[in-house]
Amino acid sequence: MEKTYLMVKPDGVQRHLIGKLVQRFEEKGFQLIGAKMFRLTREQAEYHYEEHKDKPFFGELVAFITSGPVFGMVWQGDNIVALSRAMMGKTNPLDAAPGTIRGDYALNTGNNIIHGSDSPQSADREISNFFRPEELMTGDYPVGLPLNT
Ligand code: DAT
Ligand code: MG
Repeated sequence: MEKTYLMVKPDGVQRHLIGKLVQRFEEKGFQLIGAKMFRLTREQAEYHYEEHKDKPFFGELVAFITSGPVFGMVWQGDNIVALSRAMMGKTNPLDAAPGTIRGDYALNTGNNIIHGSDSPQSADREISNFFRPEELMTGDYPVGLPLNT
């Protein structure tokens, strides 16, 4: 099953959007297999955004993503990488369509609420930067079983 790493960035946490964002992905039909609130270390942030290390905004990006707690999640589902990116909307909120997360909640490219992996390979790399294997549910865990059985 395809997995992705989604992360409510510090601005999304500060604006109390965790619940609304989780709800969107649950309602789409994806399965949450791990989640936690934490603050990125500088090392984790530099590794996470390594592809941007030579860009002029890299310092600002690392400062922003380490500025406060994030809500990191691992989700799975068919084609989840492409579908969750579509739900997030374009990186620059000026280009993000209304109805997408960034289109609905973000005003500028730096503070754009949410991160999502851009390929299954990036997802594996990002998940292992933030989660230990034992922190993730494996396979299709049972849902809706009666309690006390
Ligand atoms: P995405 O988050 O949509 O995958 P990205 O990987 O190109 O986008 O960039 C990572 C983050 O870096 C992005 O969410 C916001 C920031 N960023 C990207 N381009 C930027 C720019 N031109 N100026 C400032 N911040 C930028
Ligand atoms: Mg990216």
